[in-house]
Amino acid sequence: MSLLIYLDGELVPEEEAKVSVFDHGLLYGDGVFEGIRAYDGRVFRLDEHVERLYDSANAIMLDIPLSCEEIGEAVLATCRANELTDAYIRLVVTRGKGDLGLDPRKCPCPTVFIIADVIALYPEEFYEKGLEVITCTTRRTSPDALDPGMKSLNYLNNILAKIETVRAGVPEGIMLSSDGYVAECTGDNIFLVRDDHVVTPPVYVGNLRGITRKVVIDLLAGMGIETHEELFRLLEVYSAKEAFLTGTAAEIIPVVTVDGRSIGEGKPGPLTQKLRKAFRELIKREGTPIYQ
Ligand code: PXG
Repeated sequence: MSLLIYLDGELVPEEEAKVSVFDHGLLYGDGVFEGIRAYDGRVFRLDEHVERLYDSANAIMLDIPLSCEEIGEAVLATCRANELTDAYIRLVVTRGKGDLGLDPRKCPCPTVFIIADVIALYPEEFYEKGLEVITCTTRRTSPDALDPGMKSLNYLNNILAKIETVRAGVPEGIMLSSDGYVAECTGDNIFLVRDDHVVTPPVYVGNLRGITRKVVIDLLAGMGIETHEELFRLLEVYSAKEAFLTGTAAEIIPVVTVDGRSIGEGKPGPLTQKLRKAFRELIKREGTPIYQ
């Protein structure tokens, strides 16, 4: 069935939802985006996603032609138009149509579009058995060059790493910073469990300030477990008690091997399982209603 896409203030059938070949989002990856989930008729952490979108846009000096409230309402309206209760939502703002030069001043009108579709869930097996992951040779873009904290349309760094995981036959890969610290995965943040606390790389090493990452830090705090944001290298990953990844699509997913080394007992660990349960309960309670 054809989806209805929000495009610059209108809901149009997907066949008609077209952007110009002169759009700088396409020509240069000049734009920002968010990936958002809806569960059971409610959009999870909508305000946080909208805020991050505005932060990314502000960092690239892109003026979103809508207020935060209007963008939030457009997300909900797109879900309603497609009669969705559980959805994967892609919210995109590009620099808009310009000429063939880089100059963003030639793009007077940003393009805003929202796709809300049924979510392609990760196989249940990934959660039950845990993931085998590799370390990618492609290093995460240095924050000195292009800060991965901005969720920009420039995802080639992640895609090159993703190609490595595809070639290795695994679903995710760890990306290191240029000086060898663990940064994140191609589309997920990473956490390690140690004896009495949890660690995750600080955002300044070069990763996305993940919304699921924050949810997990808060859930852990509620369980009385501290999360330390600290730099670590691969050796620390190999010797972790448990490891797991977080992201809007993946939620919380256990990692059981890294580069062929078993993590902990080589099966999903107890804290990861406990967090998954807490997360599933949280999404039942929270979220901005789509229908009211
Ligand atoms: N790092 C990167 C590079 C990401 O792209 C995350 C971490 C996790 O952030 P959130 O805010 O989602 O907890 C992301 C987000 C997909 C998909 O289809 C990937 C993301 C989001 C939505 C869908 O693979 N990655």
